[in-house]
This record gives sequence, C-alpha cells and structure tokens, in this order.
Amino acid sequence: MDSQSLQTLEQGLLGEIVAAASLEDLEKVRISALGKKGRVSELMQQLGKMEPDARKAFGQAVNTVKAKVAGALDERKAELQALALEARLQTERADISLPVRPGPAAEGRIHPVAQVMDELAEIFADMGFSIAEGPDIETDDYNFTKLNIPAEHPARQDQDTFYLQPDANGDRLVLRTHTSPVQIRTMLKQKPPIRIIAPGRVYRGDSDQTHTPMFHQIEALVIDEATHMGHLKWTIEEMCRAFFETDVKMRLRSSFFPFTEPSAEIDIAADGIGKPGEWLEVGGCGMVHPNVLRNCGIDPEKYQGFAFGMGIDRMAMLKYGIPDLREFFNADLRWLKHYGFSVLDVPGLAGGLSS
Ligand code: 2NM
Repeated sequence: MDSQSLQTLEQGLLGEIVAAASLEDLEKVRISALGKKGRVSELMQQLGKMEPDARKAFGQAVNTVKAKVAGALDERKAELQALALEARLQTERADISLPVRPGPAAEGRIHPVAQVMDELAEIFADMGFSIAEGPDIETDDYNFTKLNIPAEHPARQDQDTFYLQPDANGDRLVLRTHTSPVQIRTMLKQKPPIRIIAPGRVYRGDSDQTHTPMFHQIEALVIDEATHMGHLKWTIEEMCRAFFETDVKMRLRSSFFPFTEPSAEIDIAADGIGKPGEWLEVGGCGMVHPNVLRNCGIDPEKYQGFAFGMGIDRMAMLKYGIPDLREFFNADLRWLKHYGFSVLDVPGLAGGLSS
C-alpha cells in the first residue's frame, strides 16, 4: 500500500469516528479499524512480506495512523459520554422547588375521643394518678354485684345491658356498662393508697341523637385513710380547669348511685359554649360505698375514698364544639379531617393541651 492510500484510509477512518453518533456506533468503527481483523491491523500483517527498508518506513507510517485513530476514538468516546450524560440529566431532572408531600405523619388525624383521652391522661398523670385497664367483656359479678348492685336492682334494667353466654364457670358475661369493674379489679389486687383512672369503651343498648350503643368513659378512684368529699371536689374542679383550659364554674348536685354514698351529679356552666345561665351534666361522683370496699377486701373502718365518672365523648363535644354524637363513629374521613388532631401535636400541660 502506498502512502497515498494510507492517507486516504486515515482520513476515512477519522471521518467515520467523527460521524459516529453513539457509543455503539463508535465501538463498531473501533473494531473495524483496530480490531484483530481491522483495516489498520491488517496493514501491520503485511509488514512481514516487505523488504527491510520499506518495512521500517511503512511500519512507522502505519503506527502513526494507528496512534491518530486511537486518539480520535478516545476523544470521540469522551464527547459521546458527555452527550449521553447531558441527555440523562435533561430527562431525569428533579424539580427540587416542588412542595414536599405531607406524608402519613402530617396527613393522618387523631380522633377527638383519642385526643381527649390523651389530654385527660396527661392531666391525671400530673396529679399522681396511674392508668388502669380491663376487658370490655366482664362478669356480671364485677360489672354489677361487687358494685353493690344486687340481682333484682333496677339499675340492671336501667342500663340496657348487652348480655353474652355464660363463661366456663357458669358466670353470666356482659359487655361492661361502665368502667367501674376496672376499679373493682384494682381494689381486689392492690392495697390502698390507690389513685387510678380507668378510661375506655363501655356499652349500653340505647341509640338516638345523643346516645350510641358504644361510648367512652373515664372513671377515677382514690382510696386512702382520710380521703374526703373536699378532695373529690378539688380534683374534679382542677381537672375541669386544666381540661377546658379556662376557668369553668362547676357544681355538685345531690344524686343517687348504688356504689357511692353520698353521691352527686357533676354539672359545669355552659357559658363558654354559648348557653349562658345553663348547666350541663358531665358525670357523676361520690364517696365509695362501704359495701363496695368490703366486697373488694378493703376495710371500710380504716379506708375511705371517692370515685367519679364522666363521658369522654360528651367532653370532646363540649370542648371542641362538635354537635352530633353519631358522627363520632361513622368513620367519615372528611369529618375526621375537620375535627381530628395532628399526630405530631401530642397533648402536654407545658405547651397547652391542644395548641
Ligand atoms: C360514676 C359515678 C359515681 C364509680 C364508683 C366506682 C367504684 F368502683 F369505686 F365503686 N367506680 N366508679 C362511680 C361513681 C362512677 O360514673 C358516673
């Protein structure tokens, strides 16, 4: 091959390299030039058949071409890689100025009942109470008899109890009509002094505008040697002040429960919710009946104490201005979005319970 054709080959190859539009095309050009059977490699194989002088000159010329072609390949490869990266950057671009999606922690809502339970737990924990829990299915004995409500007592009909089949011991089972059996269980297994609250679900068979067959109660129990009505009134007043986050007027109105003596209804002034001059009943209370203490193995000559109970759903309606009780349990996400609370806004006494 003469130097003219070598020149032509070189120009041709350099042209192909520049024209290669992708890394794959470029690789094909490389193989066709510098690969084992490539056009430049084949020239090298001709060297063996040449005269020594000619061989030296031709060898140098081919090497020069080879080096130029290799250099051009590297250069084009770098260019094509840069272009490919640029193309990816264009198509895979992320707009970091887009607003962040809220995500489950910010989007989920805490139900007002759960919020009020958390708020009350916080308030009572601060006063030195512990939280006690018990089963929703109770024995007739714990739900009624030990609470000084004997078999023929009208309270058993009053409360429209849901009855279940008897358990293995033949004890009649019920869906608890109040959380008082939790207090019974506590008194049976723990000696005074006792300071507990029992929040939870309770069940009664009535259903209308202001009653659902399942609702929530919180009850408190304090037993010690010298606990009296003054402690009871202070505790309820203090709880209302902390819960409603304002000064509320409260009164105890004489009443009757089989499990307390004396007993009273708890009323709070409705001024704050646009009903000036009216009183709203939020719960009941009293000094634990000596029979109840005795039923739980506590000596009423040595110990006495108070208990009170309130409706959590009712308290949520009052504090957060929610008009219809039935909406509480409809699992309507629009309602929950409106009345629910942020998962991240944990109630605490230091920063306001429900800021
Ligand atoms: C109320 C009202 C008055 C109460 C009594 C007891 C117990 F177990 F100690 F006897 N627990 N809760 C009680 C007293 C509950 O709810 C309206």
